[in-house]
Amino acid sequence: MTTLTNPTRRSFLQYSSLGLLTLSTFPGWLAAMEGMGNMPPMPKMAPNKASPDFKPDVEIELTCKPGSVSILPGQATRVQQYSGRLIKGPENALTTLPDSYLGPLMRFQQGQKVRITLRNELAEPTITHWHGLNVPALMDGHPVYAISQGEAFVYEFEIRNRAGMILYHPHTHGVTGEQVYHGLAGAMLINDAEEQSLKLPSGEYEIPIVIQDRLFDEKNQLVYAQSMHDRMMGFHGDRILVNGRPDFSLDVASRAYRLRVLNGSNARIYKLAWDDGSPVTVIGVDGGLLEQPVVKPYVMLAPGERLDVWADFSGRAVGSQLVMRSRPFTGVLPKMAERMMRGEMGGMMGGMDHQGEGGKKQEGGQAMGGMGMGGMMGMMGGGMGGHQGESGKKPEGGQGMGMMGGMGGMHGMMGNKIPVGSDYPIFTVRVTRQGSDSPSLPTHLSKITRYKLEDTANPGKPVPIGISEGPMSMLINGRPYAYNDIQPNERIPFDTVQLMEIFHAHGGEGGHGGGAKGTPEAAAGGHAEGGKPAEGQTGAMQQGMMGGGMGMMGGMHGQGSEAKKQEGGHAMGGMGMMGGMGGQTTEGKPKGEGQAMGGMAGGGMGMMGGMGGMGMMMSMAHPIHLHEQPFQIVSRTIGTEEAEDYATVHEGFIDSGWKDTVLVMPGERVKIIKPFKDYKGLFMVHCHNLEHEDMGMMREFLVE
Ligand SMILES: [Cu+2]
Repeated sequence: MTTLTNPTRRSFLQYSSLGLLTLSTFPGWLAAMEGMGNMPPMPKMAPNKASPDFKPDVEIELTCKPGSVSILPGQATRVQQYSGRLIKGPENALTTLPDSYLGPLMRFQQGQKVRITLRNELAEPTITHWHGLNVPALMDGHPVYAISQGEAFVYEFEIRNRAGMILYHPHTHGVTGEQVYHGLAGAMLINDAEEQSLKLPSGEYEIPIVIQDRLFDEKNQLVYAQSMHDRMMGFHGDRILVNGRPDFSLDVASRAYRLRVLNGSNARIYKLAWDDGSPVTVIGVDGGLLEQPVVKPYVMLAPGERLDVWADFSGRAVGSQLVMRSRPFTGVLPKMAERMMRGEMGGMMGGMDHQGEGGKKQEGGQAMGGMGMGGMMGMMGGGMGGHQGESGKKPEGGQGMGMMGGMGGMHGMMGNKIPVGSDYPIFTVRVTRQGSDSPSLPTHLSKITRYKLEDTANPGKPVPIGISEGPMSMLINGRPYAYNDIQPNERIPFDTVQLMEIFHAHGGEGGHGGGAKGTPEAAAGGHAEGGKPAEGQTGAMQQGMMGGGMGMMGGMHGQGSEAKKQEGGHAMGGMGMMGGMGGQTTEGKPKGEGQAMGGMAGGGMGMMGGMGGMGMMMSMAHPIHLHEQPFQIVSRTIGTEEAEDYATVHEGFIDSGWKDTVLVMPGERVKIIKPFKDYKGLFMVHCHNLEHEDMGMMREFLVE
């Protein structure tokens, strides 16, 4: 086994080389940033080779390589893409999408034996995962099987899935988000006898709709996550692409269509609705057809999720048009991030600026004023810098503020992005011709046998999937992703059906209260309280999680205080808000200089508290994806604090079908039942906000 370089670190250093930050002068901050997504390196296994005994019905060669596609007017965009070649099988098994960076559309039948040879022509490792496909662990695209440039990995599997839509994309250690973002993604449609008997719209009347968001620079090149904020919130772009095209429109006949919708975005969550108020008719979700069609005013679609939409345009006049939009909602991002994205922080900035100027050092205020936009970090910097100045450490305070000003500027860039939860178009449908033979919507689609609690091996003791997010850590069950680091509750007995519960391991309400009071004690108290939903054996685990997340910051804080004064000043200036939290939560009391910083940072938290508080700052929605067999959603419960936000999204959840990804809102607990009956081995569970996945919000289940 050899060890790959740590791609997280490499990527981060690339971002810093953009010149937005001069991190070399801020060692404490640099150390802290490098701690982000602190996953151990991944071992490398030998790639799988073709088996002479496997007789494929369909054989495909799929190559990852650099490419160039014309997306916007002017210069072409450099991308990474899958290109496919059909070696054996029916012609429709592989369709290249015109003018798109997306990989070819693959079509398979249930029962077919498929061989896909993945070739890597990129100058970096990669491996492909078939999201939603039920295949043996070796064929699942686990990051341990990443192949280097020039290597090939041979996948051989039988299609066991029922009819449905599969998303394929890289699952490369630490760089999944980056590779998907640069174009490596595609769709697969699986058909079966049940679906065929329904005679749903097919051929030119069945349209894949892959929704993604991207950010382009002035030379039409893709810009990926360059700030800590982007990584914490997930990357969001300023432009919606459908099937890799901007301003996508679909020319249709006035008849029924089947839209196979997939959210292929890294982090963006959509609330899909027709602009004329027509309901959205859904016939299938992640794991295939529903029992009967579901009619909704809108449908939520998180990264990795799929929707099978029945779109009947019959009766619409030729020349008319209809727009699929994302409609307003709140609560999926921390309150402060939502406001920043909507550009609502400007006013508060002003107030905060004064705080900064209240300190001894004027530069801080000037730096921030110069930025002129409401970055949260910039605002913090003002406040912190001011305090620094007052406490008499002349030069450090000033420099700290300067840096924070820079951060503010960086965050100000978010003003260009499409705010999550705002109202914006996704694509336009233009009725350009009369349809003649429109099929009608079947009243019954499929048979789904619902699991009951009695069917599970553990009705009273759900397998915990505790998600937690902090400024420096994205965790599941208190641990960042590490290969084969199997904990007792991650061992699943083979051939069982398991009750599982996904929950937030620290909620919003505690932090909310704490932040509002604006004192260090309150902030710390808020945290402890926020960690409350512990039950039975998960209690200790959640405690550990809090300790882990905060501990990292505590360490950083310590470094700042013990290093030379000059450096200490920088670290404090830069990371004061984090340092404060570290100071509270690390065992024992803060001492000496540390105490001063803790208190100061606590003040910082308090400032933010007025705008939503610490818990709210960190609490956000996560689309949780489990590999191997799909699951059923049993129940959702939401805390009272979050009910108002929840009301803007919950009608858009469709929980009646087979799922492999579920959006878990802040304060929400979701119970699922999942069979582990087909394959033994290591299967992943992770957040499908790809930035979160890359920061370590991923674990493995060992089915044995
Ligand atoms: Cu997440």
